[in-house]
Amino acid sequence: MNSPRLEGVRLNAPAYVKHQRLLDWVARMAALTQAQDVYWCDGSQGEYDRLCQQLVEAGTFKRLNPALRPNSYLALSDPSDVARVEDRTFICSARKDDAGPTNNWVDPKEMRALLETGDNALFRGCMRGRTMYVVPFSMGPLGSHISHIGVELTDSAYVAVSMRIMTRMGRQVFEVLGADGDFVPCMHTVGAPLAAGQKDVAWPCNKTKYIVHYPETREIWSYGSGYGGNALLGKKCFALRIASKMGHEQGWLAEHMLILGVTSPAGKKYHVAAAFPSACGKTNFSMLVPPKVFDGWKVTTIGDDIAWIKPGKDGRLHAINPESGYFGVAPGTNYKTNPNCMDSLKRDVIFTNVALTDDGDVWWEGMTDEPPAHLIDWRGLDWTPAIAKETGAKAAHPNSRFTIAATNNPVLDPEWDSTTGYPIDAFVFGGRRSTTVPLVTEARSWAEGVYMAATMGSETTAAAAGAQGVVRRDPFAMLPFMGYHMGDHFEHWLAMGAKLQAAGVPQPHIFCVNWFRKGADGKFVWPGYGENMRVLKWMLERIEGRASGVEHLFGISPRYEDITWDGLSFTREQFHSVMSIERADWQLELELHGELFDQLSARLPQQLLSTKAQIERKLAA
Ligand code: SAT
Ligand code: MN
Repeated sequence: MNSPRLEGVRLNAPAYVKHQRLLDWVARMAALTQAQDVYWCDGSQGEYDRLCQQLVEAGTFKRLNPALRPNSYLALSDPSDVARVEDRTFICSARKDDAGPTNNWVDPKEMRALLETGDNALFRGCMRGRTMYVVPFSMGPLGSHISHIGVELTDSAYVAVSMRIMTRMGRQVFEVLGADGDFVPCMHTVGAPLAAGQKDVAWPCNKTKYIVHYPETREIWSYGSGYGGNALLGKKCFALRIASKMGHEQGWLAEHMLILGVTSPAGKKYHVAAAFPSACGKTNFSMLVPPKVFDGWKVTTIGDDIAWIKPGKDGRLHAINPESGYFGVAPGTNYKTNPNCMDSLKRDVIFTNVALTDDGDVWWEGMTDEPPAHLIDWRGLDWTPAIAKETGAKAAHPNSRFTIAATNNPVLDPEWDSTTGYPIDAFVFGGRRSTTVPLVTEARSWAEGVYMAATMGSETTAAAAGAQGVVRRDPFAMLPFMGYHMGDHFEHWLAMGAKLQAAGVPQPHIFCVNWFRKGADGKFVWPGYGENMRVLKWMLERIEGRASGVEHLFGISPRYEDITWDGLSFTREQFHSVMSIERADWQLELELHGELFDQLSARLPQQLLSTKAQIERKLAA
């Protein structure tokens, strides 16, 4: 052990850590936060089990009934700490213009004073009475040229064990780092120091929250929350916000996309990357079970949330999943909507904010048709169907989650761990829209596809704190995850497409979808889930040049007869109601596109304005 002493704290660094810059940083942060102790995670199973046991003893975890849910735990968060906090998320680029109008910006000097350098800086003494865990992780397969390394310092053991599932975490990372490798420093605290003798609570956190990114120096500082993307800093903070900035500089893309493999009965395999906002079914789509009549078709999961997309040796765009686990939404998941997910949840799961059954298992809304007669809800209170009827109380929080290793997934793609990634055949962009946007449309050109992605709207969900069900523009499903100017991102996509074209490499086809159109009765018209295979098949046939469709305002969509309907009763009328393009809706829609473009006007590519003008001309005709 090399153990420089710092004001009474031992650094405790294992001898295999040879990286002086990293050692110095950990020492500085231990001194700043006044952590009681420093612990270096090695990523072993023994360590995971030990930390989980410690969390059980602290009251953060409840061990679930091992006969029903082996090696699984339930955590109930503080009721105020249940989702990402977008209004507390900051992109502190040196210049405000570089963060762009869709991000919160604070001058980095001011932010640093607030967090680390000022007399009353929030991180000063923030870990008093707590252990600081050093969590080394690789986003992407260890040693792959596509991967990047991060080190998270956190005072939450819940974060440490979650990071072991969500990333390639542990000792091997130091071998890749060597003495001088690059890493993204990720500082995290729940912001709840303990005075001597003070009793801890089950879910420490702070009312004050800051989720801060310095894109130029590639640093993350997160204060006050222990939940999801606020705290597992490899995910949205690194793999999207910091990585999108890196990709812009280095010629690649970090996107909020699932990646799936789909193999036809003839044995041809395609790779599809699909962007949807949080809690819009990315996990379900990535584990889709084709309907019975699609015998011989197979869908396999490569990733369920994030894609890093880089040009490969062949010049095509190759994608990898930088994560190694899923942090998915529990409510609505059941054996009909996502059987592969249910099978993934049989063991080795960390559940957060779902309900506890009387026999020590878990339940959430939509898991079964009939709720159990009695539960302990996510706030730790008694819950019965009668109480729910009277008060509207949900047993599980709408943003309750499961954390599982990708290797739990029975349809995990055999090559999900590939270090070179997969050539992408199609990009799909989808929002949650009860009106206006048709079930599926193919862009006729790269620019038209980028326009679709850029102008995407979606109704907000429980994945972020704030109002729900409100339509907002969510370009590329990246509104909350963009680490630089959104207009620059549009330009970046146009440039990536132009580069493919110039090299004579086929561009991936681009589609936009909407699974969420509602009828006059307020119910979803399209059955979704496995039936989305019917739409996916049409897309693949378009790629092969085998399927027809009709041209309209902004692309090409299938006619009723272009879709395979065997095994599903879905009438022409129903099809019309999920496909129709209403002139009045689109006049309003284009006004909303216009508002977004006005907001981004300083850096909006001209090509998107001309695409908009084309659509407007057609609409007026
Ligand atoms: O950002 S989280 O990981 O908490 C979930 C999401 O919004 O997709
Ligand atoms: Mn997500």
